[in-house]
Amino acid sequence: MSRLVVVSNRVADPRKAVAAGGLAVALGAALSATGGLWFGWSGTVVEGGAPGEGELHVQQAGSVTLATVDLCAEDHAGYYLGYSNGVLWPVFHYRLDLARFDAGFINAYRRVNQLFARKLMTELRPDDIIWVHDYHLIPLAAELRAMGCANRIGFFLHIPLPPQLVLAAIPQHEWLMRALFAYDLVGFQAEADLLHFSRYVQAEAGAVDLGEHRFRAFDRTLRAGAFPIGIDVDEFAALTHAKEGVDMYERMKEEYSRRKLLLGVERLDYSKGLPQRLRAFKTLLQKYPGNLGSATLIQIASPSREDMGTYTDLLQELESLCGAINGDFGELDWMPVRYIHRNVARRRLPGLYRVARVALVTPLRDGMNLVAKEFIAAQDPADPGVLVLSRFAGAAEQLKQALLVNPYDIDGTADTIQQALQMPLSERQQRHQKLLENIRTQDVHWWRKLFLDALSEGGKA
Ligand code: GDG
Repeated sequence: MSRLVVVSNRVADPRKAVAAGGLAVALGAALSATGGLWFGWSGTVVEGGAPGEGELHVQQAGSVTLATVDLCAEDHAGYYLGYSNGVLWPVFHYRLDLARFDAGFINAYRRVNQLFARKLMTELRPDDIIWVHDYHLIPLAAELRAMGCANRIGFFLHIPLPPQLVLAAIPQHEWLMRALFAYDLVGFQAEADLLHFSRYVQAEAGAVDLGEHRFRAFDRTLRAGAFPIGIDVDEFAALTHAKEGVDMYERMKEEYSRRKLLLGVERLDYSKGLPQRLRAFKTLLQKYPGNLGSATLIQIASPSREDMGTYTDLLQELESLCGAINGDFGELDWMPVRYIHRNVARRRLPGLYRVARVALVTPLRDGMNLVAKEFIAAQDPADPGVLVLSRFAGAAEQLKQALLVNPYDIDGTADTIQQALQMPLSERQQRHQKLLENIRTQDVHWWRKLFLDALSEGGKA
């Protein structure tokens, strides 16, 4: 049986995966099953180190080998903060206005991918199957191929792929998309992303569509597909019923017994639509005054990429919006918004989800959005909360029984939140049952198997 090699920017010890989250659990489980290798950045930035160089650390974590490489400060700035999060993240989320097309970034991005390829080559065996994750590592397979790697290599993009003319704004778009053809299988979250890929490669790269999502260009054939990522529903249900989950639920239930609780949970990021959500909540209070003194929004925005300027601007905007809503509508015994700019322990999240009447998952663009699925998994089927979901989250292709909104339409979103708050029990139960069925059938183990089966059986070009 082939060994699985997972490559991602960050690497997590599978034995501590519960703290790290569902994806780490799933990848850790896949690796542990056959024994495997997890390769990526160590998280260490070496001040004054030489560009393109970094020490490799190899350690054993149960049956999984963790191989990680340090980065020098210059490479970290150009590859991670610069090209990955200053160019690819905003453009792939359709935010050309926030992209910083600095000519120096691409060199560092290419250099780090070459460094990773060089270090990974020393660890590879001929029959390893390599699964590369996300936008930080698009050219990794091309670099590996240039060094003689003939293994099967698959790539999964966790974020959306934008339409052709948005993608084409990246000065190196042709190079990036050509690099994808070094993979045998390229996976996207949603059918919309797959469609964008198919249109792009045919229009810009002259690719030939061979049918069944196989494309030929640059003398190589790749297979593309939509593989919507899921969560580990059983793991999340277990967390919900574990002591900390139950304690959290009971404490919050008592605290909010007289209120209607709305909940938002995300990393603080401009793709998540937080200012628009707060405006919709304000409109809800203005338009439907029955909610005054009652509807309370808990918004958790956990710190993320704080060393980038665009995030500081967003932080200030959110603080000012929350302050204005509380100042305009708050009473001595009721504050409409509780805004928490801190990381909440993962074990406490399920209790919080379970007590909420409504979850607001309203990104402006999102690859999938796992919070939507976690909320469904944590509900009490006898008295479930309602999911208000952006139609621009990848999850909207699957979660059709959620209340779908256009987050740019502030008034429309406020109306839908009101509908969610008023929804009768029988309708809530029916919707939740269908949603739960969906996330159970298409969970993270299903996703992993779907991708790896496609890579090992049909993925070879
Ligand atoms: C990328 C794509 C895609 C959030 N706040 C806290 C916390 N979280 C956890 C949630 C959830 C995870 O972080 C966020 O996952 P999302 O899927 O919502 O979003 P991204 O981080 O942007 O992830 C996305 C995903 O990759 C997987 O492919 O779905 O579209 O952008 O698990 O629970 N966890 C803890 N404290 C917090 O305060 N412990």
